[in-house]
Amino acid sequence: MAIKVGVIGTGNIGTDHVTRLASQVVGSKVVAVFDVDTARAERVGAGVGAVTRATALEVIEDPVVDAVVIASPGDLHAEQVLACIAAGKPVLCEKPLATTTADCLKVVEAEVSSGRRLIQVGFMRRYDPGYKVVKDAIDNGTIGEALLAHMVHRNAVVPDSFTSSMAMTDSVIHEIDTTRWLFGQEIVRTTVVATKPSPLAAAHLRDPQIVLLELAGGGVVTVEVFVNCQYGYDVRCEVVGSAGVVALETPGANALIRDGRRIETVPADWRVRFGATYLAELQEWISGLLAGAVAGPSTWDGYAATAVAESAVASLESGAPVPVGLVERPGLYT
Ligand code: NAD
Ligand code: ISE
Repeated sequence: MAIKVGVIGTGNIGTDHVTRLASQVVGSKVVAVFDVDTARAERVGAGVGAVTRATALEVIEDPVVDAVVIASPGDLHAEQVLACIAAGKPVLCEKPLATTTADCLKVVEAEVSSGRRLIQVGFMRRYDPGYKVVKDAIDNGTIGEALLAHMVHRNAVVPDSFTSSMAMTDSVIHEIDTTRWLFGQEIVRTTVVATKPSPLAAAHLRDPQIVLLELAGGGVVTVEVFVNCQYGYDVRCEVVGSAGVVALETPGANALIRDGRRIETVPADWRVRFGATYLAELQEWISGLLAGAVAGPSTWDGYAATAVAESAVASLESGAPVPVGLVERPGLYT
């Protein structure tokens, strides 16, 4: 038995998901794809024996499709996820769930009305072995009581179209989800501080930036986001507890040790750093569907992360701390 998957968006990550679902994930088959770039969709689809559909809705409503992966640009996610809920199909939706809290709430409402979980949001770090060690150290009390954390999110370069607010909505949104997941608490306030800009970043971009995330329980998390660091992809996380510290540093792909020196390689980008993590995420999603369950980061997690990112964008604009206001959490997500 295989889950027959339809994929919407065959760009960078959509293509990677298609390849993994077709050749590495056990129990899945890619049967249909769609992208507004028809040539690209046809190329990617043909590579795995999937048909190319003329619209996203045709993929979603295709009776052969059991489940859908959404890897289109973020501002299209809400509409496409809502169509999946209407069709009763489970979805793995890439982050963000939607680009505004208003749109996220429409999805929350629709899923709650459907009476069951259908959506998993692509916060893949929860499937990363390194992050899992950090989570276990907190949950098992190995570092005592978790008090605060320091996180780093560095990309080598970004295209000119990348904006200062995208650093929050596109990049830091991963640290926002990681923080909520690690601490098991909501983030109640954000503050964004600009620092001296890199001369190598685009003139319109505030880069790097420091973000302060305040937790409901009083803890604080700092995030350095620097999307033009030049040297590679560097994601770190250090949680400070009352009895110790647990740290996740960039895993070096290889280390060369000689002549009194240790030289490590740094991953080039997120595809390299998190390659195995995306595979684990997809495998758990498919295995869950085969067992009749949808788990993983929920619609609520997607909504809460977007709400925090929105508050960070407001803080970036005003320079002041901005509270995060969340609606009451529906029972479906407790
Ligand atoms: P991309 O630009 O490479 O790909 C997006 C694709 O969507 C393009 O091929 C584009 O033609 C297509 N598209 C545009 N309009 C469409 C429509 N109406 N219907 C269907 N497809 C449409 O972008 P990407 O880097 O692959 O990012 C896609 C999504 O994945 C974003 O939401 C992004 O935030 C997310 N992402 C997540 C991670 C992660 O680490 N989890 C990494 C990269 C991207
Ligand atoms: C990208 O969309 C991702 O999600 C990557 O994981 C992140 O590192 C990058 O900053 C984003 O632009």
